Amino acid sequence: MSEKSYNANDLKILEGLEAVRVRPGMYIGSTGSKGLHHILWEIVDNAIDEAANGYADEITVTLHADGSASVEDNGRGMPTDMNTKAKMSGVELIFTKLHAGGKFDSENYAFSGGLHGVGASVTNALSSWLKVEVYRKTVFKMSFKSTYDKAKKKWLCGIPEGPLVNTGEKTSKRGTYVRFMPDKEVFETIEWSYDSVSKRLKELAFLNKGVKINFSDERPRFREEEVAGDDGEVTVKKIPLPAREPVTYKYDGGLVDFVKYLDEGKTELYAQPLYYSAVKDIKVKGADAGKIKIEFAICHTKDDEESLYSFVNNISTVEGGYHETGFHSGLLKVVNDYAKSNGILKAKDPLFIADDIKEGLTAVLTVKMNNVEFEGQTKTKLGNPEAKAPVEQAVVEGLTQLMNARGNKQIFDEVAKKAKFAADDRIKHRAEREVAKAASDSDQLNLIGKLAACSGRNPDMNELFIVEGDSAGGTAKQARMRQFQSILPLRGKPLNVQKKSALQTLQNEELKTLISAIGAGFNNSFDVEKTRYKKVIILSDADQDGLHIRCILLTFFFKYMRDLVKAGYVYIGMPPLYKVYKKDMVEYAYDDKELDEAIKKVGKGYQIQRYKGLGEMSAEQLWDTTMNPATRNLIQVTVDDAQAAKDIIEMLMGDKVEGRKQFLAENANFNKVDGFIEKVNFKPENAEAD
Ligand code: 0R9
Repeated sequence: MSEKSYNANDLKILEGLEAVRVRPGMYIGSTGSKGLHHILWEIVDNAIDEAANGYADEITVTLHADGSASVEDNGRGMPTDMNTKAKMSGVELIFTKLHAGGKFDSENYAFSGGLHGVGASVTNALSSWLKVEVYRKTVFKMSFKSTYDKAKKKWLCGIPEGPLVNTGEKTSKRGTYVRFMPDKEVFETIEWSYDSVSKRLKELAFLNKGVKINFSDERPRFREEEVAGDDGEVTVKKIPLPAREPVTYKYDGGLVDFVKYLDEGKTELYAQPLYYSAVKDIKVKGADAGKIKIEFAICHTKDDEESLYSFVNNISTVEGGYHETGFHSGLLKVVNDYAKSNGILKAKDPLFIADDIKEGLTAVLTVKMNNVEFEGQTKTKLGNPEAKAPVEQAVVEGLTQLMNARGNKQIFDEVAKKAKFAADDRIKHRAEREVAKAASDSDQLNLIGKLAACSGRNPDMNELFIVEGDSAGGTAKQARMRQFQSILPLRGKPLNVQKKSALQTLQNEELKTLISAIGAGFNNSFDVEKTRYKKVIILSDADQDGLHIRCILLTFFFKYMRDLVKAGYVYIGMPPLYKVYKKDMVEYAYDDKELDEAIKKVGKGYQIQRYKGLGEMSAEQLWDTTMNPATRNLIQVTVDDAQAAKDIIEMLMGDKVEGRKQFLAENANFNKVDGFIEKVNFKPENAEAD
């Protein structure tokens, strides 16, 4: 159905769930893969709420062979009796009434999870069918269906197929079971991602200590293989793969286990992470504004980077926010106080700054509060300023208490000494860094002969193509629109900066040129506002070397220009893999599926050229397929999940050859970026065809 047949006024009068069908994006963010998973999280969140409030301790999530998903909890079971106000059972209420803006049940639950808190009715509205069973001595059942009424020209969605029925069947179970089929009319894809679901369930198990979460994927699995027939025709054969084993996540240590998990492979400064939890009052303009539950676990490692994972109502706040600010200032206060009173900081020494205490810190911070505002590019930043003070207070109080506990003095000694080391290093290197910054600012000379700069001066319009190899660089220079497209050819592989210091990085010619070209500084001095390009496009060959170069550059951006990635200015260009042609007909294919389609389009007598590299294309072909904003495909890179991105990059770049080999073998088609992008959580949904 067309969205445009409704305007804002019509929307107001749309009854209940129909509004969800008309504007799904308003309720679940998007109708891509992320939105699809959102409707599963709505149900999972309800089960988690029941567990977090102490009524359930086991949740089972199943992805069924027919494409539906189910969630079961062993809680009290949704209320089956009549809600006198709503004149319907609790079950019907929960699945047919919208609870926009907040959870319906603040009476029952102190804090509840979930992103938009729109509830299970949204899942129902966007499913072709949904069934619910409640186990309370006997089995209660109810089911819903969505259909399009051609006569009335509107969706009838989430309609009960009958009232809630007590089947009379006896059961020793207790709890709620919900199974639903996402509607393929609504979603661009209804394919669940095993990796996304398992990762989130594991995270929820860490965040909800002691809750057992079972996960099964019953969908049949296949591997695709190309087989050439006697006639030379290539067909794709589906070869069955063994089913995935069910998994169970349960962490009795909660956040402490989470920190230990994050620190796997690192050297911790002390054996057991520090843990604290507290409930504090929230004040807005001096007046009471409810409670906030704060929990954190921290451990220091010998690493030099910080890994802080923060959550608000179980939602990961990748972009940080006021709770993180409060956390850092609390920690800074405690470490400064300790260092001063124990002689680690002398009277003449300046106090530590936040960066000094972040080095090597692994921490998980979760807060639960009401009236949450999410801000930022990906709505993953806590925008409630009132969260800062109570978090800071809890951190100071908790760490001071832990510091005075027997046997913990040693820990704070190590932490303060590490901060001192970082501070000394910072002060020593400040001069060097300033020199380096000045060099990178003024080093425009560096660019002459390397960068083919565009003539325009508008960063909003300008694009920088980082092209693999001099020869492809030359072609790109011929192909480009010089008004807004700059070309920077890379000679050979750039330096892998994963294990290199900022200074070593600056000594690398290739990267120095890149830093100068972008013109916004580097590392701590990087200022995204100064970027000369709001599209920095990595253009490498669709082969192993190209993937490697792409990874190296992403690591560089991730480590030293993270704000550029966060702002959504980094892209991956997509050269085609094949050209299918016949006389004056040409079709380009970007993956094997498209190849089949292209062959069909061109028809009998077609010829195929497989592009091994960008260098094999003419300027015109490169423009048409890869550079022309009207026809090209770009993938926008976002740092959605720093851990996943770093894992892949570490695995690809690190010392362990085995993992790398396996990844490369599994992703042999190097243009199949979805696999790569999804694994590192650079969301494929952001792929834009602009
Ligand atoms: C399988 C996913 N689980 C759920 O969706 C789920 C919701 C739910 C629930 C209650 C118990 N378990 C649940 N599982 C519940 C029960 C009672 C009071 N509040 C909550 C009770 O027995 O008194 N509900 C969440 C909301 C509601 N029930 C309702 F009250 F709005 F209906």
